[in-house]
Amino acid sequence: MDSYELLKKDILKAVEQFHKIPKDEVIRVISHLDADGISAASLIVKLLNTEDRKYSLSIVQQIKPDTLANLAKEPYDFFIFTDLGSGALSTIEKEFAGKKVIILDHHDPEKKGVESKDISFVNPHKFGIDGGKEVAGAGMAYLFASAADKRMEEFAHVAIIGAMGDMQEKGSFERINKEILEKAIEKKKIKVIRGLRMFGAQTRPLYKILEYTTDPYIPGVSGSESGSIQFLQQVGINPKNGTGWKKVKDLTKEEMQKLVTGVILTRFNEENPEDVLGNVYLLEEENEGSPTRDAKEFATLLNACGRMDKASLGIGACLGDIKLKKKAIATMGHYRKEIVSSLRWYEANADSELIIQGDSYMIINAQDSIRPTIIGTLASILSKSNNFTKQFIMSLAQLADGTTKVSLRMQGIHKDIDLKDLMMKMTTGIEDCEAGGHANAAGALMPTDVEQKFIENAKLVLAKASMEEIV
Ligand SMILES: [Mn+2]
Repeated sequence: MDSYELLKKDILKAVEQFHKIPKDEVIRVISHLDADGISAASLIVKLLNTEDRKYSLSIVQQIKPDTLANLAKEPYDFFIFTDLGSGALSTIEKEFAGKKVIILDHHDPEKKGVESKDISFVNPHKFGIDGGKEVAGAGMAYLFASAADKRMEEFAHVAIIGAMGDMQEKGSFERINKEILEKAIEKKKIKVIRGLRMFGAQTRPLYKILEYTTDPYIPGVSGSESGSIQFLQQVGINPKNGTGWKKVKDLTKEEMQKLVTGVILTRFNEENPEDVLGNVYLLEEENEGSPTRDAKEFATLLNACGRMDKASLGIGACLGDIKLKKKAIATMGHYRKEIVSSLRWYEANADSELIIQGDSYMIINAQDSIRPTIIGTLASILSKSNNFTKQFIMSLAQLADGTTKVSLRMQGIHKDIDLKDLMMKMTTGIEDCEAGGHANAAGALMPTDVEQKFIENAKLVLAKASMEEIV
């Protein structure tokens, strides 16, 4: 049997376990906070609604051993985890002994399998299928849900939104994602068109799309508002539409042709000048000009809902609830405002002791001024700005429960530096602290009262790491 058949068999086994759950039992569902996790949760929620099941849902940013221990203490006997769980298999085995658990995930697992018959652990990596490329958490939830109930095939497009959120579309989709896409096309939920490979085509003014695009990069236009407006005028497109700004959907066929030719000509010295067109995935039932029309923008909307603690609005949007969709779109606006105000906070505090500038690093200690789900975005925006030259960027933000969340990122590629190792060094001797991650991204969680001690450690470790690299 090939790996895909083995995965299918594994999914059917999980479905069998699911169907054994007595109808009056409440099923506890836990999913991940990002766009993929919210899409996955939507599919499970739809399945449970369709099958007239009772459930209780939580969306979490990560699962710490603590979280799992507390979940296991809740009065439920049946659990479904989506888009997470693979990294905590041993803890789940230990904490959930005697309970029935289904894990539908695509992350690199801690180990290949579980001993217990009570746990259905479904993950493509078990069979050598790359869960980073071929299928996302929402895809795994979809395969499970559609195997459990064929009516769920009407929601194949939700799995594609999830895969978009996890950046699995690289010009096209691979294998499992591709099969799911074909189903969504067959069900007339998605149509794939050739279009400008630029973000925001449905919602942003054309000149803004050109200004913000970095991939594809347009010399003299990317990053420049005036350059972008000038470019449009040069190729013979009026950037304005009466009193407002023209959007991609307002372009005539002729203007679109002018735009594409103009972009290619301006990119003449780039590696692949013609690389400006790509697949665009449009949700057929969504209105033109809505952020839910383009699957990539839809994923961004879900991400914003998750980070603003409004995942349920994202789920409503995925399932086509018009009222919730409206609220989700409004939440997107609030999210943008919050990012802008976090940038303002940064500027206002740039010279305070909350922003620590070392030779090779910057530490942002936002305390409780910035949401822990937003601080990562702030750090990433700052590190992408032109005048940022530091090698490391670390951010801290306080959670409501008296803990501080730390995240560490690196600029550029440094093969000899492992951020997880650095994080382990920084947290040595810090009590009640959990640290983890991988070579390119690491994080930690600690009681807020040891924050200062940690920062002192971190300064030494980061300074030393960049010194060693120079040597
Ligand atoms: Mn995922």
